[in-house]
Amino acid sequence: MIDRPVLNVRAIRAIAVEVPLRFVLGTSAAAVHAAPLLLVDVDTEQGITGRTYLFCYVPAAAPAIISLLGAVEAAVKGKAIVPVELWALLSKRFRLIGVQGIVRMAMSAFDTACWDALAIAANVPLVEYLGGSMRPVRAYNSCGLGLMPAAALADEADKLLEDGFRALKLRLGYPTLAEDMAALEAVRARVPAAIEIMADFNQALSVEEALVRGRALDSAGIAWIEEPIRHDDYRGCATLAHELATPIQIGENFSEPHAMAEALEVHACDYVMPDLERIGGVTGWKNAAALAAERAVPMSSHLFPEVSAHLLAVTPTAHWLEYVDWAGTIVEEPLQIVDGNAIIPPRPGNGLTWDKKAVARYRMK
Ligand code: SMN
Ligand code: MG
Repeated sequence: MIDRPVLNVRAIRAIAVEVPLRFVLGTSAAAVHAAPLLLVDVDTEQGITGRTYLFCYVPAAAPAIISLLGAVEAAVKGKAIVPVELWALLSKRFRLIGVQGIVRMAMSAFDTACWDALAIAANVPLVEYLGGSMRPVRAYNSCGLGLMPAAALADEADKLLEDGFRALKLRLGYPTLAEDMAALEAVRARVPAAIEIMADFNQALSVEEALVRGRALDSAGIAWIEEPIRHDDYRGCATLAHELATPIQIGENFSEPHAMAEALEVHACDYVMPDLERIGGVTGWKNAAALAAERAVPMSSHLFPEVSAHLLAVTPTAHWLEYVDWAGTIVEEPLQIVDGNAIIPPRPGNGLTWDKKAVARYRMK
């Protein structure tokens, strides 16, 4: 018999906060000035609490997700925390509305907090609970570098390299190719040659336009072209991946691992970067990592660097951790970056605990 305490779900609590961003994130779709985050706690009957947070994109999603977490709680209250089984149970419970959008975000948060609770109960960091070991995780700085005048971009790039980062992500998708190239050139000219630059279009282009801009970027030596076109146009993505020399990166919009499987099946991309709240929490991530490993596809993360660092450390084809500092404002111990690597904290679980004063200050009205 394995002697590990069983945990049972007692309650799910959630608090919405809106934290200011140190660097505005101006994407081709919308500018993000503040991050609406939902802090999710899963309390167990045994007294252990598991935690995670969601990025709500728009403040209006927060109360809707809180309401859905109430429906999750009703379905799992009292049940033993066995994440794979609870995911299956909730998938059935929500099959009629569909495991997508904010329903899937609520489920993912619950799953991620459950894994945190299990690792805390085992008294080991999440990475060790998942069978890996504490090691530094290579990160790129994804703060800022939004759509803005070229001179301002270069100044911001300087600041973003401060913690020893060796890679930055630039947002592109300006109205014209010339503006995209000018933005890239401004950053390239300012930062040391060894710094890698990723470019994210946030789905701004048509396939035709992406071919034109992608061919121009092919001589610029960037690390990847991210979401150039509509995220779920896998056929279009496959055309780009085939025609362009620069690797195509997609994945922040994969909804559960089966979406990633479909994309990989048609060779839609060279790289993948699943998002914890869309791929299905830790349970979904593990399945996605297995798919990437099977096909030897480099896998990065999207947002949630605190939890994703643990997950990338057990991902066979781990590529880059996307670092954003957003949650740093409301956690007791912000994720440390040393020489451009995320340092997994030597604490049980994923390491997230809330700074009560900061939470009170930034609580959504
Ligand atoms: C992004 C993330 C979060 C909000 C807007 C845009 C971006 C990324 O696509 O990959 O960081
Ligand atoms: Mg992106």
